[in-house]
Amino acid sequence: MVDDYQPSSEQTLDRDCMTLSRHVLLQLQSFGPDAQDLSALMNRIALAGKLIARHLSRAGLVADTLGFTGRTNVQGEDVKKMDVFANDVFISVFKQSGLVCRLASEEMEKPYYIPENCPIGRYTLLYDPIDGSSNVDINLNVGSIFAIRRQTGDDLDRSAADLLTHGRDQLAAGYILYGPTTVLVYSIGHGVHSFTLDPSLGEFILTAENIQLPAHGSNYSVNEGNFWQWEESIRDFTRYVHRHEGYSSRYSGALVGDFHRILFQGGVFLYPGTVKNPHGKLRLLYETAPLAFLAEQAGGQASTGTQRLLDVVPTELHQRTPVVIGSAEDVALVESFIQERLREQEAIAAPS
Ligand code: AHM
Ligand code: MG
Repeated sequence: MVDDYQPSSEQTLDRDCMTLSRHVLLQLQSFGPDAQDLSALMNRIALAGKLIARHLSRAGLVADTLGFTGRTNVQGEDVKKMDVFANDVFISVFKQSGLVCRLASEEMEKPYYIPENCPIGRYTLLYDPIDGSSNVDINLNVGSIFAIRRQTGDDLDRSAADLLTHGRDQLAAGYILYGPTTVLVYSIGHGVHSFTLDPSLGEFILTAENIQLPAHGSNYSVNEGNFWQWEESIRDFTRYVHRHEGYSSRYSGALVGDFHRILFQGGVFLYPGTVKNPHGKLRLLYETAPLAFLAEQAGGQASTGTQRLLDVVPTELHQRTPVVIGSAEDVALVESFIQERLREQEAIAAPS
């Protein structure tokens, strides 16, 4: 009889191999159509991540992996070959999914439509295919950022106007970090979870569940080369951390890497407005809103400095926002310097 069969210790896995698609279904506690869709969508994102990770791991060894294409994108930034490769990977992976009607990316002026998917695929994928692309040529970490939104309306004129809503409308968000290991972090509104790619299995396996962003951390992450380009309030904050013990500056040039550190260890990442770019550099729909969704889901905060980031309603697809994101106490500290300067300005402007 095998009724009371017990696996021997040699056969038992040393951890529960929880895959991403199973995790999505378990969190939603459903096998209904919406849960199946989200599970399949996350699976496709994972596939894109594996393909990009494989390409990055051979960068320099195979042709056309490093360097610039010679083109600029819609924001006037120089496009790298890796940006184009990763952008196309997401498109081809989602063409086959049947679920996604449009993809909007930092690298494309207008969304890419997959008409054959549109009758059934009422989802849009928003993504930054390679975040931190200046790191590609020097073999440092980069990432991909994504968000999934449900399409509302038919978008027959292809204006994608329904995407111009606040970040609370995101159904799911996350990122893939291509570092010493490839890590996928995501949320579907039920906490934040991290998966690590096991190359021998070709699967992302759950490695951290319900991540809680510490209320305070020692890391502050900002490009201090812009010091004289900032508002005085941001200079006030950096002077504060310089003069108080217990802060460490950490800035890698890739938002995903810097955010990942803060997610696990606490602290704050800032990309404030500068004289040249009053709204900062980072894009709301592809970068700051997805990470804001994760930060809040993990118990942290994300702000423009004066407003909750998830409340910002864009007026255009490629809109930028200033961002202050991370531990609740550290975000509040930055905001307090901003408020203090605003009060001063109001007092000066008020008639005496
Ligand atoms: P990218 O998506 O074009 O690479 O730009 C976003 C990146 C972020 O990853 C990073 O935090 C920031 O730009 C770095 O910009 P800077 O060099 O101005 O500090
Ligand atoms: Mg990019």
